[in-house]
Amino acid sequence: GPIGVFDSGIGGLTVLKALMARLPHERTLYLGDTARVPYGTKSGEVVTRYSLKNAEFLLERGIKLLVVACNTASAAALPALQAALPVPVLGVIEPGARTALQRTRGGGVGVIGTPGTVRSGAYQRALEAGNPKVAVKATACPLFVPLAEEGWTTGDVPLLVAREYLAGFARDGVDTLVLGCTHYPLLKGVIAEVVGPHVSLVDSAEATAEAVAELLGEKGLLAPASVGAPEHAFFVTDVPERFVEVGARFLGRPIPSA
Ligand code: DGN
Repeated sequence: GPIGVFDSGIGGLTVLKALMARLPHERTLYLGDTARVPYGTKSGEVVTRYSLKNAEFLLERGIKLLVVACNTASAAALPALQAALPVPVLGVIEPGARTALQRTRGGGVGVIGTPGTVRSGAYQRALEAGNPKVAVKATACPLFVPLAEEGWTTGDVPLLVAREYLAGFARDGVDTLVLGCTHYPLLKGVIAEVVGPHVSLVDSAEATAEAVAELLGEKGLLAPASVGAPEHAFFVTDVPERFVEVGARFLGRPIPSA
């Protein structure tokens, strides 16, 4: 079966992009819950309810593994999804936290994400579970989401916003910063400019793709190398036009149709 990926909307395409690069023989099914986006400002209970619906949709289509690409949904709903599904379920938080702990040189780890992700404390818990002594500073950066979707990723406007949000990290001596939201890899350039060259940026999407490859390998679930390119199917819960148009930028290639 294919790998199932869901997100609150478009953002999870950054995770799909990393998955396609790391596992080029795998078929994928992507569901963007564009009717209910954003998840980042909603309660954990509501995000969990939506997440279970999304998982059910993908499960009915025969997925062998579920990747929760959305940080907010991973933070709120991972235990509920793992309890409800008969296939392995992976979120983006554990892999991102693990990579951050490998990178930090003891100066502390910063986390940026949606208000829901930060409020849940999921990254903080995952980091402290791996190293009880780690100093964690988490900040919500909600305006990064519309900036990334509007394609406003360079120039003065995103730079000013990034300075407002990220000034504290420089003061607190953080040496590693987790991009804990699907949209933030698009703003990597601006974020790097503000935090400076001494702060290492952790892309949760890449860390997750690596974790998926490991898990599929361990379980003997890797797809055999195929002759042709594997199929990638896209589904959305609202009309597809905006998803197809904006999504191409997030995925780094055209989206056939959704
Ligand atoms: N996909 C969400 C996340 O990674 O937290 C961001 C978009 C949203 O729902 N606000």
